[in-house]
Amino acid sequence: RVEPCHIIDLKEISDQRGHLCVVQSGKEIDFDIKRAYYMYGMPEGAARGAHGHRRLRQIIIAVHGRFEVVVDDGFSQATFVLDHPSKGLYMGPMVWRDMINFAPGTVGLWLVSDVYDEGDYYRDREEFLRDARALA
Ligand code: T46
Repeated sequence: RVEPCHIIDLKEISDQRGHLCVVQSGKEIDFDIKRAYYMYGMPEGAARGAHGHRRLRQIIIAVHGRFEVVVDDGFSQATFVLDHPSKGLYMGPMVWRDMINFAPGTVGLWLVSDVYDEGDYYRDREEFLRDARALA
C-alpha cells in the first residue's frame, strides 16, 4: 500500500454515440484543478517523472494507450497500470513517481492542483526519501 495513491474509476456515460467521462473538483477529486497538461509522442523505452512533489495533487489519465506509474512514498513501492480512459490515478503529495512502458500512440492527461512551480519538485531521490521518512 502506497499512500496517498489510488485508482479512481470514473463514471462512464455511454450511449450509441460513444463514452463520456467527467472529473469534477469536489466530487471525483478533492482539489481544485488549476492546471492541465498532456503528453504524447513518447518513444519506445522513454521514461518520464523521476521526481516527487511537496504539495501538488493530481489525477493522471491515459486518455489513449497505456503506461505504468511506479510510485514510492518512502516506505513502499507500487505500480499502477493506466490502460483505459475511465481509469484515473490519484496522487497526493510526497510521492516519488516514474512513468514507464508507454505504448505507441499513448496520450496522457494530467489534471493538477496548482500552477507550475519548480520549487515544488524534488528532483533528488535521496533528498525526497529523507524528507518523506522524516515527515511520516
Ligand atoms: C509530474 C509528472 C507526472 C513546464 O514548463 N510547465 C509544466 O506545467 C510542466 C508539467 C512542465 N514544464 C517544463 C519543465 C521541464 O523543463 O517542461 C519540462 C518537462 O517537464 P518534466 O521533466 O517535469 O516532465 P515529466 O514528464 O518528467 O513530469 C511531469 C510533471 O512535471 C510532473 O508534475 O508529476 O509529469
